[in-house]
Parts: sequence; structure tokens; C-alpha cells
Amino acid sequence: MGRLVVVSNRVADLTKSTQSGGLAVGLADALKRRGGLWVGWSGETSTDADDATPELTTAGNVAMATIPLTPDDYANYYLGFANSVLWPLFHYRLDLVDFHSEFLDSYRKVNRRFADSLLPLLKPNDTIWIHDYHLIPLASELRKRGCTQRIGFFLHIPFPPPEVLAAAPGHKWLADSFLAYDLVGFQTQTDVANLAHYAEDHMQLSAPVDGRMSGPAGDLHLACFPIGIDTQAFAELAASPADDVQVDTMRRMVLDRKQIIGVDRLDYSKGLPDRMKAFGRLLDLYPEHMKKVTFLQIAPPTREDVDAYADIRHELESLSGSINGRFADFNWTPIRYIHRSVAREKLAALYRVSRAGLVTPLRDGMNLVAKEYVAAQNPDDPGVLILSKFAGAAEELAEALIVNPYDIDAMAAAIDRALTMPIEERKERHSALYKRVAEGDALAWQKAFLDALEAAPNGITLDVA
Ligand code: ADQ
Repeated sequence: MGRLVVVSNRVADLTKSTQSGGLAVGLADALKRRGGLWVGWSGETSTDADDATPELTTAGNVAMATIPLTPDDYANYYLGFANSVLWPLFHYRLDLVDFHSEFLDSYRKVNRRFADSLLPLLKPNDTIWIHDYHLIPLASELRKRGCTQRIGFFLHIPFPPPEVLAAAPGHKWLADSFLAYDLVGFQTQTDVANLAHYAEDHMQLSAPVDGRMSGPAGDLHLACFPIGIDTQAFAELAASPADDVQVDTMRRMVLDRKQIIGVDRLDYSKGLPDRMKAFGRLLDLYPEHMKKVTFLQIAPPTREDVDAYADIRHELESLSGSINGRFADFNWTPIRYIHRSVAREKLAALYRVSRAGLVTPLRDGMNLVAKEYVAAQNPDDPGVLILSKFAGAAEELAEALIVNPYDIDAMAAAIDRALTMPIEERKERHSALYKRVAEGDALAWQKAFLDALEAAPNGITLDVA
């Protein structure tokens, strides 16, 4: 078995002994097992980035190569095409797409540059695994340069239906780029079906049989690989609660108060305003919960250089302020809104002491918070997961309380149900959920994808325009 080469926007620091995210854990395991290389953007910008050679560091048998971007490419490729066009569009938010023609030029240029930097680092038996929407055309750029190694792609975010994708400038070119991969992986069957429909309608490919489609322009191999977390490690972390969380919990127990938790990057796809409104409606419609429940929302800011992210921040601050203003008492603040990152040990402990986990994105590729919440629960007294039907995780986690995140009153009713659910029902739902989260963990995800990629016929050399 050859080396594994991973390419993604950012590279996890494998010199650290513990990895936090499920993705880093899954990939670090595969890289360490077979030896490998992880390539990505360094997170730095410099005006001479186009002439820079990748910076190499090693941790055991794994090398990491990072590449800087020019300030123009940071603005037009990263903030521009990736995060102001593809991110909103793939999350079905055509209203938030902000397109300028230099964005697409820069996206193509950065993918060419990644291919130029990667090519000299490759070995003939390497298996290459490219991640996410920043790098969709990378395989076609590598093929143009003569690369015949197996190349797989995994999309972490949703893939939209054909009529939404068709609003993307360069959509046909973007979709044709998938033909250069030996395997294209998605989080859900819905995403697989969306690309298959597009390929039938716009690329003259045959209907899929066992995930394989073919046509005059080439073949497409599609499948679904739901990503997981490092379930066991997270469950263990949660079982040894952080001191300050324990103190806070005891204080709430004395006051007979339950906690509801939400944890998200501050992103418009996560449905945060509607979630806060639903909590407000809970207090309106079910006043028996007044002073008996608090909602803790942790949401660190991201991508603040994109306007839509600054807007959501202001909206949330104003919403939490107005709900607290309406309902708070001198000894009770209904919403506690924390605007920063929290250490994983503390996060795990906070999930465990929360009676309900509110995971209500308007659209999400998978949503790892849903799986973390399940993993962190005490099986003898578990909390209830309330999950949006538009999160990829809903395809697997059917025993959660599944909600429509646009229906505020129905979400309020689900919160009420979670807060009043009998222990037996909570335990039944949790044990079914935990089993699935444990079976489909990060290692299983990575193994399923790589096994399928390595079983694929090798040697795509087509030239994609
Ligand atoms: P994200 O959009 O980042 O990921 P998610 O899957 O929920 O969404 O992962 C977020 C991670 O960040 C979780 O591990 C969570 O614990 C952590 N996190 C969030 N807020 C935090 C805070 N305040 N402090 C500390 N940690 C915090 C993208 C896609 C998802 C997909 C993943 C993986 O958008 O749909 O599930 O990739 O494929």
C-alpha cells in the first residue's frame, strides 16, 4: 500500500500529541498508519506567495507541506469564491451569494498553484485524498500535469440540487471537474442524488448504477460516507467533568434549573436566530419553564471579513438581549450567550450536564456537534438531542427529536418535550443514537472512504478543460 497524500484548505498540526476534531483524528490515524503527506494553505498571506516553495515539517512518518496565499488570492479565492459564492450556494442560500468575476479567476489560479506545488512532492504509488469545496478542480489540474495516481474527493458541506447549482458562475466547469476523480464522496444520500441529477441533466451521464455513471466526457463514481467523531475518546473526556462546570451544575441543581446547550461556529447556516426565537417562544407558550431553564449558546465568530458574518453577529446580540430583557429576573438570565471558543474538555462536560442539545442548522453537511452531544451523555441519565431535519446527521440519527428549523413554534414544542421526557424514553433514544455514533466514528469513515477509493479502477488521465 502506498503513501496517503491528504490535501485540504488547512492542515492539522500533527506534531501535537492529541488532535481535537474528528476529521484530524481520522486523517491522522490513516496518515500515521501508512506514512503520508498533508498539504494545505499555511494560513499566511504574502505578496511573493506565488514564488514561495511549500514549507515542509515532519512528525514521525508524516510530512506536512504548507503553501501561503497572496493577499489578492486570500480576498478573491478564500473570502471570495470559496466563502462568498460556494459556501452560501452549497447551503442553498442564493440570497447571500456575492459574486465578482475575479473570484472565479482566483479560484482557478489557486487550484493550479496547489497542483504545481504538489506535483514534485508526489510518488508513483501515492493515494491522493482531496477535501472540500476550496479544492474541487484540483484533480483536473493534477491530471493535466500527467498525474495518474488514484485521487478521491470528499465534500464536507452539502451539495445542492441542480437548479441551485446552476446559479453558480462556472457551474458546468465546476461539475466537470468531478470527472477527474476516481471517487467522489458526500456526507448524505441527498447530496449524492443531487450531483447525480445534475450529471444526468447537464453532463449527459447515464443514470447511476451502484454509484457509477458514464458518458461521453468520462465516468463518475459517487458514494456517501457520513463523517463521524472520535466517539470513545469524547465519551471518556465527558465523563471526567471540568471543575468549574461541576460547580455551575451544582448551583443550577440547587435552583432546580435545567440547561439547554447550543454549540456552533457563528455562521448563518447554523440557524442561530431561529433557535433563539424558539427558546423565547418556549417561555411564551410553556410558562411553566420560566426560571427553570437556561439556554447556553456558545458561538465563536468565524470569517468576520465576510459581510454576511458580521450581520449575523449583530442580529444574535440584539435577539439575545431582547429575549433576556423581556424574561430575565434578578436571579435568572434565560440566555447565556458566549462568543468565544471553549476548550474541548469543558465543551464535553457542558454537553453532559445539559438536558437538551439544540442542533438546528438551516442546512449542514453533517454537523459533528450533534454526534458530540450524544457521545458526551451519561447513559444512566442522558439528555435529549433536538436535531434539524436539514443537518446531514438527521439521515443517521433518527431517534433524535427531529425538527424543522424554520418552524419556531414546533421547535418550542420539541424543547418542551425534551425537558419533560421521561427517563425511560430518554435512555432508549440515547442508547440507539450512541450505538450509531460509536459504529460510524471517524476511523470507520476514513477507512470506508479509502477502501472504496483503493478498490476503484486506477488511471484516469482525461484532460478537463
Ligand atoms: P463545521 O461547519 O465547522 O464543519 P461541525 O460539524 O458542527 O461544523 O463541527 C464544528 C466543530 O467545531 C465541532 O467539533 C465543535 O465541537 C467545534 N466547535 C464549535 N464551536 C466551538 C466552540 N465554541 N468551542 C470549541 N469548539 C467548538 C464542516 C461542515 C459540517 C461537517 C464538518 C465535518 O459544515 O457539516 O460536519 O465540516 O465534515
